[in-house]
Amino acid sequence: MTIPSATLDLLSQQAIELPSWAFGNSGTRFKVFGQAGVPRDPFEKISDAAQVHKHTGLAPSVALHIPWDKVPSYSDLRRHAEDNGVKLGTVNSNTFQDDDYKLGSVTHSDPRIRQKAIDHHLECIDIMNETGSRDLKIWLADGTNYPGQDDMRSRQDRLHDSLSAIYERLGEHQRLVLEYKFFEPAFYHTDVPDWGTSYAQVSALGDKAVVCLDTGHHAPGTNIEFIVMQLLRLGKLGSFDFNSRFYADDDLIVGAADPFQLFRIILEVVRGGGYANPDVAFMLDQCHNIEKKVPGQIRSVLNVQEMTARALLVDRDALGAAQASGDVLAANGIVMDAFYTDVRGDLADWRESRGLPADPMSAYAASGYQQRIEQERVGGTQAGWGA
Ligand code: PSV
Ligand code: MN
Ligand code: MN
Repeated sequence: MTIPSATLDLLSQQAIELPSWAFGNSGTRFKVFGQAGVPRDPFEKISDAAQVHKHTGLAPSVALHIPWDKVPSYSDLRRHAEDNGVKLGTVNSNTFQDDDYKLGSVTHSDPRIRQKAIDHHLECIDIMNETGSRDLKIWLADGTNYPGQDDMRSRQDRLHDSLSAIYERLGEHQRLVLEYKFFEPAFYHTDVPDWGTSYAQVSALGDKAVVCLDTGHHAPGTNIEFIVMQLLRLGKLGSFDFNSRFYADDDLIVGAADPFQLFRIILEVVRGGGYANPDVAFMLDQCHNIEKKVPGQIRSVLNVQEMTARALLVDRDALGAAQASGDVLAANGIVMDAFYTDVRGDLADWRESRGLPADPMSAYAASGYQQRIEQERVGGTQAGWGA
């Protein structure tokens, strides 16, 4: 076994939250592809997510998106999750699918619209109280398309005021997690475009406000692991939305486009004390438009586990010594040795030793679950995207 037992102990602490919206029909602005067997309601989304955890042991919680996952009784949904061996996690707000928000939501110049957006977040906090969720995740579509369209400075001030009203309502153990994204759907300016803006806004709120880093939300070539390092150093990295991108907000399977980038990111998480640390939540934010959804999520969490194992293999003492002596090639070699280590066989053996399938992808395929949902479920719902 290449992986030391201390590393396996660390790996057993890994928890990756799944997005409920990964299981519904999704697509692009060109086409939403319907798939057989997709969930018809939030309960079925949770059942599907539970399959990922059952086969991998890696995904013990599911994030909700309101209003996509609105149900008459959240305690029923919570019970359903627990009966299926998972928990309800982060609650994501949605201020991007309402005509009122065409020119902005919490940054809008009209106090009525701002209040509507604030009230939506307060409703999300009420839901969190019922689901037992800790995190309210806010991604805003707010921004402008044309220079002069609105006053960027006033929008920052209104953003602060609105977030303050939301923050005030948080319970003692709840958090406001502010996600940034450099463009889209606004193209000239975005009100929370980068980690610096998110950091400035959450710092002004207080200790219970932190930043969410979505790996797909940066300009090409951005050194994302540097941002990870800096946010951890500042104590403000609250969570990750993992996914892969080739061009834009692609939301493809994490580790698919650039496994080395994922490795480098996790390396900085480990270095900064953010691994197996409840204050830094690992989540997926993905859609499976052309591939099947449950196995798409299984592949995703396995990719994260694999790169985590490799990152944990870096010989930190040797690396520190090489860095201190200015041995550039030795230092780089230590990192690359870990990255090039094939851990898949070890992980399969280790999974089996813990009562999990050695190969979760084929175990899921053989389980009959996919065939069953494809037969039983008629008229599945859309994830909410790409309509
Ligand atoms: C929109 O860019 C987005 O993909 C954000 O990443 C959010 O986290 C996600 O939608 C769900 O609201
Ligand atoms: Mn995201
Ligand atoms: Mn996104």
